[in-house]
Amino acid sequence: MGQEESADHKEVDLAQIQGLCTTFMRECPSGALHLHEFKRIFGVQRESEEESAYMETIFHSFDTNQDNTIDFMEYIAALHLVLRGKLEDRLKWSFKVYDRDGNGRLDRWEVKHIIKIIYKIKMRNTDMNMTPCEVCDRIFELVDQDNDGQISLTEFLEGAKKDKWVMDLLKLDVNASGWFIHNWNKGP
Ligand SMILES: [Ca+2]
Ligand SMILES: [Ca+2]
Ligand SMILES: [Ca+2]
Repeated sequence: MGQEESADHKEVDLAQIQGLCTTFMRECPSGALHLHEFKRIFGVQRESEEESAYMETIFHSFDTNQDNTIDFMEYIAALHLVLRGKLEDRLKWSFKVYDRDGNGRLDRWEVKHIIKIIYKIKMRNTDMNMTPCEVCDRIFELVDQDNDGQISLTEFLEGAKKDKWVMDLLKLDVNASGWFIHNWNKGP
């Protein structure tokens, strides 16, 4: 049964989620988190321009009703997605993060933008021998099946599932949960 397999994993995650909920209520008694608070909680110490842009993109992807604040329900939904979400749901979320203009398709500019940020923030200690442009080209080569220069959600999901390298870049969780928990626990 699927339930039994993940029992241990679930308990840990639930405890963590409870902790993160307590933090939210402590840090944010008004019940709505603004962008500057979100940034303060997650990244003040080493905020670069790229990191700031990334936080903004993440913030807006969690703000589902687009009122420029993250309320408690949106926060819980975000935690569940990032920490416990199914792969397919996480990929759909990544797609939203990539799709800056929200038109449901990714162009090269959008992909390159996120790749550059990922490079600067999360992979600076990793030995990468490709430039963001080359990474972007390779992604389009592998994922843009109909070669129209745009990546649709279907192409995105299928491309990620069939190539591990693409998956690691597209699913945007190069240790996202670790990062989430680390930053919250550190506190402002
Ligand atoms: Ca909102
Ligand atoms: Ca787009
Ligand atoms: Ca396409």
